[in-house]
Amino acid sequence: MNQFEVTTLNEFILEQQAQFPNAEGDLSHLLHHVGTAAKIVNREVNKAGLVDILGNAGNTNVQGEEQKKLDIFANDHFINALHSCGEVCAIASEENESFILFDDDMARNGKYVFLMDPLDGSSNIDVNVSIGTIFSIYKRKSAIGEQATMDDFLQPGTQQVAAGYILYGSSTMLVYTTGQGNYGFTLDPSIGEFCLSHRQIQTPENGNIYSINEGNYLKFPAGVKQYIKYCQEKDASTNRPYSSRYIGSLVADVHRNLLKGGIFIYPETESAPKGKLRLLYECNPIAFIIEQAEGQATCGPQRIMEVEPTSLHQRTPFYAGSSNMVNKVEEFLSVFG
Ligand code: AHM
Ligand code: MG
Repeated sequence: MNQFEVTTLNEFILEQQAQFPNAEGDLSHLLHHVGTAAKIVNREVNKAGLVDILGNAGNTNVQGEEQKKLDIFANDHFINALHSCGEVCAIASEENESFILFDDDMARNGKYVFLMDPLDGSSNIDVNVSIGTIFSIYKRKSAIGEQATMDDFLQPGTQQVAAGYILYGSSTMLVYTTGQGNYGFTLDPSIGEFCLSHRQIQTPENGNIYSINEGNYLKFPAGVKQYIKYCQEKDASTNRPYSSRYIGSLVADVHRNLLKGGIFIYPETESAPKGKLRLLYECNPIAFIIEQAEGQATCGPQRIMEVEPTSLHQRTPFYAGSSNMVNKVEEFLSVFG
């Protein structure tokens, strides 16, 4: 590739599709629409301060959290883009209590269900800090042509056919996987295209960043408290003490750790005994990306992608990142609980 050659997301998707002669192109078409919705959301995120789109919309979502205007904007635009692409028969979103059924003829024939957190890290919107979109795609279990059912969504993460995130940061990036490694695309605003910038992202086996909301320290399980102490101790052979970095946007914290090496932890706490993050549209897609990068993602005792989901908005503890760091925290959890 010469220095002037640029591969756009859409070109890349088509190149990948060409490697599978029997592929029908429907997943490619769907990913293309994800890219388009991401560009629209990015445009609004970037001009948020200018057009009075910041602030609360005055509603609460199904989790009882205040919705921000941009959350609603992102939700609506992803839903519209995915509906119009015709490959998705139903969508589940953090912002909607039940899944959204697309019931026209075209969508009923869609092979996929799509799960998303349209704008994650929403407490960071008003203060100009990185936020993200997370998505997960499954083949439906119900028959094509029938109405989608809850069972289409309640599949373990191992069944994901694609997953990814968009990070609206100092630049905007889309990272996705279809199980053949992770690819990252950076949005070039001058041409309005996501351009391939990161091929086969691998995360270091060892890292020296730990990311956890230490304000909750007193409520953490004993094993997590002990692991934090371990991270802070001095030991030249393991490059400790580690650095503490916590943005409070899952996508931004995970993306940094993915590239640099580190661990992200959101454990169960006394006040949130099942953890805070959602299994289906936050943890599973992030876990797919992390595993494709040779990292690990667990809920403590179990690989997160093997957890059998029981409800759409299910929460889970989450430990994800560099393999050796996840192994280490698990050692502490097994000894101290
Ligand atoms: P949200 O979906 O309401 O934005 O919440 C999810 C976010 C994650 O992005 C982040 O990792 C976590 O909540 C931060 O929570 P806390 O403020 O409790 O540390
Ligand atoms: Mg979220």
